Amino acid sequence: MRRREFLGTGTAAIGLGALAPIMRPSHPPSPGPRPTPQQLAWQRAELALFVHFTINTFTDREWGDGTEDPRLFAPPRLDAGQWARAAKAGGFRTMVLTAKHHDGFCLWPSRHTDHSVRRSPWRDGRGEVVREFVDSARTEGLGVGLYLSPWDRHEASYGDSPRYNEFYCAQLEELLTGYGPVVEVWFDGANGEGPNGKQQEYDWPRIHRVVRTLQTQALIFSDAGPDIRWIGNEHGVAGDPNWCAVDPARVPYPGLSGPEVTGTLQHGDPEGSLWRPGEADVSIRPGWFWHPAEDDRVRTTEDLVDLYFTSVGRNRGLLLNVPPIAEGLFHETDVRRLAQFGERIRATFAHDLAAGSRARASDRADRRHAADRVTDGDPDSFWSPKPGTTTGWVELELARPVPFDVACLQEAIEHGQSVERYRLEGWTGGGWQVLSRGTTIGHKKLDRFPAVTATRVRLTVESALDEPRISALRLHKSVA
Ligand code: FUL
Repeated sequence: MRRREFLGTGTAAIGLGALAPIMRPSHPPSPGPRPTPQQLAWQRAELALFVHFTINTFTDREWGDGTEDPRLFAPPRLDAGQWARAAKAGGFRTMVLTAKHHDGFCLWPSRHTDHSVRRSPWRDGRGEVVREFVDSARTEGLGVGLYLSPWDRHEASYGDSPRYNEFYCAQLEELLTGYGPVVEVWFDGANGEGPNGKQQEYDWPRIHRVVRTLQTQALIFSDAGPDIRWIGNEHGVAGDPNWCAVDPARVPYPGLSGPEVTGTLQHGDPEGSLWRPGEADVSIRPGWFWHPAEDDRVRTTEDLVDLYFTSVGRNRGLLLNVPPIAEGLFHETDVRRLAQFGERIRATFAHDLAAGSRARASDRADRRHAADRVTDGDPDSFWSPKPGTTTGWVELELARPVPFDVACLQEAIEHGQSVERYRLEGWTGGGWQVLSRGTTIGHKKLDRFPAVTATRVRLTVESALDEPRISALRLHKSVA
């Protein structure tokens, strides 16, 4: 075993030595970081929908400056149910709303500012977008996420650090106590100048404490985590390799930039001490907010499918933004694209062409970690070689050789992430043909290659941090 030293699992490892027997299970847990149950559930959910909506929707801007008249906010047909149904049709599991963007306008009637829906004509000033959003998401069985921009260009106390931190935490508290359980709290790294020219210093430890205290199950997203990290770009493309672990010293606070920061966000760190999986945020249109001029620049279904492969297929969550139009609805083009995307992903992954295969492996830790665990459809079971073995292979003899062009590989990440290099081969017409080579796998790695019909498929782990734990090797045929 390299890099991480396995200290042993028995009581001897904590110094009780000869007095107590060493209860060494046949498969020791990984000594590296592992996800919390909430992180694991979030990683398995894979797809979240971002909803950028505020006064900018009515001013055709990306960043409002905070001087906008609240009366501009007047969506005549706002229907958050339509957003949630479109998200569900696309296969999304969570929706994240910009409760407040950089302009400071609040989509709920905050008691701490008058710059909110309360001063708008929408629903006669009695509406709450946040309320309608969370209710609609829950009706469709979707998780709720909220974005509260730390940068606030309207609030006078911005830049007067202690006062603004007070104000910001009070707003956060309103959101986290008023609208039921929240899955993800999204903190943007933008940090502009205050009205007095002073830079705001955020009290991140205090801000995180508010979330931890009020929403014990919520995950905190920011460049610097602590639970989910930013991917380092807004194109939806994750790094390769991509480790879930990071060294927190490399991205100590949100908003820090530089090539080393971007590299860490993109790739993580095999030696990192903290589990901090990445999220790829990207918009379905060029802008985050709706601009009528971009109505014919909505990403194609093909493009959305590619995004899925470069994010979810590289061990990342995908957070796809769909901005409502001034009517208060998703544009019909965006709705159609989401539905087509959902259909394409469902159709491609509906059938595992490796199901029913006979499996064998180079080695196994014990019967519970035998080769057939990669085809049993159980995300918690996995094939693993003997403890301390960092290479090995698992091979499937296909029950019915049919063409396939996608491989889905998964590690049992609840025990940590291990694989750092692998190759996938197919036995075609009397020889092994390399189908793909890769680095990390993590929760999910999707490889695409020209369609091939093979009678056997073999995954060889060429290098790993500790013993690989492969929970799935599935084969699919893309549906166009
Ligand atoms: C950025 C913001 O400045 C954009 O407006 C958008 O909200 C994006 C998701 O994050 O930092």
